[in-house]
Amino acid sequence: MTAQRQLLRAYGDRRDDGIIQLSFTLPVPLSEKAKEAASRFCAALGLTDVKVAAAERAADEYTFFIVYARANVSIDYAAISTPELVIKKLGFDELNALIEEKIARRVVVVGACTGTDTHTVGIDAILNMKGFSGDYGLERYPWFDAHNLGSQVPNVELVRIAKEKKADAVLVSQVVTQRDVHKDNSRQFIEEATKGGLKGQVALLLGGPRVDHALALELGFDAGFGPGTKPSDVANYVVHRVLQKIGKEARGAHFEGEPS
Ligand code: B12
Repeated sequence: MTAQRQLLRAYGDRRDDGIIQLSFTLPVPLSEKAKEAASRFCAALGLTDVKVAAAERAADEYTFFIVYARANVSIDYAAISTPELVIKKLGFDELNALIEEKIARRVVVVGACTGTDTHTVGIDAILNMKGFSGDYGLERYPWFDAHNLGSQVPNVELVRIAKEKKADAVLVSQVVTQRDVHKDNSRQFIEEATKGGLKGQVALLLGGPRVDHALALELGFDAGFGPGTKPSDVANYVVHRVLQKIGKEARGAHFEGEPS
């Protein structure tokens, strides 16, 4: 028996009209010729009904475009299967109470933005007291012992400190993705974590704007967290990992909506 297909087309003004909006930059100064180039570029992508809605100078010799166009393609949603991390979330007080009752010690996490990456806002959002989007960071949880090492931390140093602090989880943030530097650096972290005996023992989390759970798994991490992650997502994930490790929750237990 073949599964029911679920064909998707983009939704612009009405269902299945295929209208999309896209933005891109071309290395030419703003002019009518540049707009025509943008239009032909979209046509070369297979788009039709192309309308250049905005064209602005991005820098000397660069123009930024926003285009509306019709994509005459559809994809089968039913044929997609992708790993997804869904966490059974407890509130701040409930989670602290669960740690106190079942783990009976503070859960230790060590995080950093590693390699040459200076972007600390993401890891700060997860770890700092004030947190992110109305959600307290891990430093605020009395039953977490959170260490934020800041930016440009060498992988080897992160592994050393994680071992020294007897971390339950290591949080790696990667924001710069030019030339896939985030992947290279993440792989190097996993090498160091493996050498240092952390892999398989400590929860290894990767996060950043171009990170998703599938990529993190592919790179050798235990979980990946992307844009919009809240500290409480991370706190819940780490606590359940620790509970599984100490045998207080079935290994491979699935939480609400978690993929099998
Ligand atoms: C602020 C900023 C800076 C600041 C950083 C200050 C600081 N202390 O962090 C400064 C000015 C220093 C800076 C410098 C640079 N930047 Co900058 N920067 C930004 C900017 C505007 C915002 C990033 C940010 O703070 N986002 C907000 C946080 C909250 O979001 P987030 O990082 O995604 O984090 C969330 C999730 O991803 C997740 N998360 C993140 N990490 C982790 C980790 C774990 C373990 C978990 C669980 C979750 C998690 O949780 C967070 C909360 O939801 C972005 C553009 C943009 N609008 O995004 C460019 C941007 C990231 N920067 C960019 C670039 C290129 C640079 C520079 C290289 C510029 C230059 N030529 O010098 C340098 C970097 C130098 C270096 N060595 O790293 C590019 C990166 C392009 C790319 N594809 O790689 C961007 C996208 C701008 C652009 N469009 O070109 N930058």
